Amino acid sequence: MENLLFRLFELLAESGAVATGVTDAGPYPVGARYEEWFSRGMGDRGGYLGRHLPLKESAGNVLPSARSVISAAFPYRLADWGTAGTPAVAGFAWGVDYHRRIGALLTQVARQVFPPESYRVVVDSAPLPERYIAQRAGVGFPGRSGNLIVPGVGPAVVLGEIVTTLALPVSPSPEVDGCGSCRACVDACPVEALSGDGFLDTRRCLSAFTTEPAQPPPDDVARALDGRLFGCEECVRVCPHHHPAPPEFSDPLPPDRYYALAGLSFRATFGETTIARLGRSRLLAGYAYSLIARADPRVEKILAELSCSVDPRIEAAAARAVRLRKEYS
Ligand code: B12
Ligand code: SF4
Ligand code: SF4
Repeated sequence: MENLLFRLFELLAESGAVATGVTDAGPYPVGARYEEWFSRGMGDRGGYLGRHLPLKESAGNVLPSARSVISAAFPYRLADWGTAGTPAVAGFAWGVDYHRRIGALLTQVARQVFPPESYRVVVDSAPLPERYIAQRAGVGFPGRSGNLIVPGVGPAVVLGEIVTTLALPVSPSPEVDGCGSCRACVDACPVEALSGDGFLDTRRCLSAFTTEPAQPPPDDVARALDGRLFGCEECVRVCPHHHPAPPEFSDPLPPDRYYALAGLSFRATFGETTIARLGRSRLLAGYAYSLIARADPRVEKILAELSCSVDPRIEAAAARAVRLRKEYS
């Protein structure tokens, strides 16, 4: 078994993982934390996270007879936003959609180590509490921002798992208080979405409104988007544990193309990226909001064009953005 584990960790490291670990298949005591999050109104109990909660308490709900879960963290580079909020897409969404890219890497590894039918690869593609599993497998510790932090690497990692029916020896999972008295992420968040005790308020978070918008943002949050088209990474960037990863992909929408977005072909521009999941309608509606606070002379013309869109969501967002822009100017 030790040889298998050694081979597994070696292959994962070769595929780009910066931290790996093994934990059991549960039960995972995540219910109480979720319930607190929902009861504070910060997460939507009626949404998919509320519906999935009972399933998250055991990896056996993802793969029957699961005995172990291998957790792996893969680093990404942050966007070069600067303090003025240069328009851009957050780094985790650069390149081929990470769900598919990391999923393919983990599948390649699993195929070489485990018998067929004895594993399932998950990258935010099934109801697993991925951060909790990583923490339990000793991959990292939970930060005040909510992000899982890998010691020596930081919070700029995406997580993936191989769930298996094989019983593997679990990795040590030391209790780490890596934040101490630091509150840099809480202070840096542009919309005060972080409570300071590890919870995030999805009714305010800019990432929530750009990556999985269930409803349009409130006025002050829309203004704070300030060029953020997909994702937000302020709470990641300011973390003292963050060490920049080497560049691997480039921004699919560098600033010179950002303002041309309405005229670009959605498929040709975002093809296989994570952003493609959002669809043109929600992306362009968010684009309108992201322009509210931009001081660029091109904005008026773009918003006027978007206001004429045949898509009611884009049209409504653009009309609201024009109004909010006037109110704030
Ligand atoms: C919903 C979701 C979001 C929502 C809500 C995030 C949130 N903080 O709750 C939104 C859209 C806002 C979001 C944003 C981001 N996300 Co997101 N998201 C998810 C998703 C699908 C579920 C998370 C969830 O269930 N949240 C509810 C809260 C209550 O649970 P949790 O965040 O998992 O936290 C658990 C543990 O940390 C634990 N915990 C924390 N502290 C402590 C302390 C103790 C004592 C204990 C026992 C437990 C504990 O409790 C929680 C329950 O288990 C996961 C994928 C997945 N299936 O897990 C990705 C995931 C968490 N997201 C990820 C990423 C990369 C991001 C962004 C950086 C993307 C971006 N640049 O815009 C931001 C970061 C914002 C932030 N500060 O969290 C990565 C995490 C990377 C990391 N290093 O942590 C994940 C794992 C996807 C992946 N496969 O890589 N996300
Ligand atoms: S992703 Fe942005 S808006 Fe959301 S908590 Fe982090 S800093 Fe705040
Ligand atoms: S910025 Fe500071 S408080 Fe926030 S997660 Fe990093 S170390 Fe913890």
